Amino acid sequence: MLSMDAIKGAGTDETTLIEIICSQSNKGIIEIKEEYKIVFGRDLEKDVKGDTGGDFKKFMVAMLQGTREENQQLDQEAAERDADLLIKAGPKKWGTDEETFSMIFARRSFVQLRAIVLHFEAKTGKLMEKMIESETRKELCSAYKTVVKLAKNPGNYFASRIHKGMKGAGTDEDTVIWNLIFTSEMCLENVKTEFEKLTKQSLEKAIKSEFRGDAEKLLLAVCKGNR
Ligand SMILES: [Ca+2]
Repeated sequence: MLSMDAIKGAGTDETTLIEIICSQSNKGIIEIKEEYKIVFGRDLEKDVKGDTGGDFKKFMVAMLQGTREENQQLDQEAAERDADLLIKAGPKKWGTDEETFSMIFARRSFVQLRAIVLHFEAKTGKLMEKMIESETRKELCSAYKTVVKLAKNPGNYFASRIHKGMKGAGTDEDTVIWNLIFTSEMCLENVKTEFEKLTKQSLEKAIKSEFRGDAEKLLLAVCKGNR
């Protein structure tokens, strides 16, 4: 399975680990855990627990439970209450209440999170990402920011990941394939538009210039949405 190439270095590459785990649906999390067991004969949750620590470990373990709310209905009142909880747990608190942050970022649906972020930013006049940067550090900061970016604009999130994989000398095939395949299930058209905005060329054209053979064929098919 494609995801395994990307997750292989997970123990040593925490950025990859964060990106993969934090951008999954519950179904995606279950699939990754199953594949990990088949490919490595090991338990992903155990490995993550062994490789991480502190509040970051708690958050990753919470993410790996795959218990994000899946109701796609938006509840504005609940979103406003959660925004208030985040304000109390972060900007209004001496120090930071990471438990509240982790609970909201691991459990709320992406639809709900988007509204929470908007309420938070309207109430405080600050970007959620900036607040996260001032309240948390290192891996935990990256993990929270990944969830927030994805909630705010999934198309832009995946387009930037794909672009990053193509940039520079050579191509990070795993990153591109991983992000495009996962994208195709949720917001392909949106990703194509955002990719073009970002790079001034179409995703199809970029794929044709970066890939050859089977990978090129596969990615072009995904790109057309024939799945
Ligand atoms: Ca604080």
